[in-house]
Amino acid sequence: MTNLFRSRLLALVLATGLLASPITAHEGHQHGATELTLGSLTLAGFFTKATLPNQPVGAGFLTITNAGTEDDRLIAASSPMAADVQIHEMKMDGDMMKMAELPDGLLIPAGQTVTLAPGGFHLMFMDLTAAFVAGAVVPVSLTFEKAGTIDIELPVLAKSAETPEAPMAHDAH
Ligand SMILES: [Cu+2]
Repeated sequence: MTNLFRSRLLALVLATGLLASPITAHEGHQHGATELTLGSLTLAGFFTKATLPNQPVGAGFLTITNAGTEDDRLIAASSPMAADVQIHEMKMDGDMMKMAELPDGLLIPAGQTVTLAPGGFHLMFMDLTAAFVAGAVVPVSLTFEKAGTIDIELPVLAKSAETPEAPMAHDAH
């Protein structure tokens, strides 16, 4: 009797999601969603672009708004479509536009919006497992230091699609 009651109670707790930890809960994976929230963060405007059949890399873009009072940080990303997903920035090195992995991830300051856009910060999909095809989606899992992990789907736009560019990054030195 007691065991039956316990198993029913457990089933109820599982069904209502009461056991889900706020740190590991995946709030995302809503097909076709264009805006998702994770704690104090709002993710919007996500997209990627179609790749050529043998192109080894792709780039992903979105805006992240932190409505909280504490800074957060995008620290990791992964996707079944790539061997590795890195967090990159583009910047001028003399006359050359170069990109590099951000070793400490991307700071999302409290009360601010950070834009990942062509010419600036981006998600870099390394060693693609398949080409990105226009009209399809690329699933990616993003992990933030404080807000936790969320799964999103980047719609794949045509390679020629007009998209907003990031403001030109100025060199600090
Ligand atoms: Cu890159």
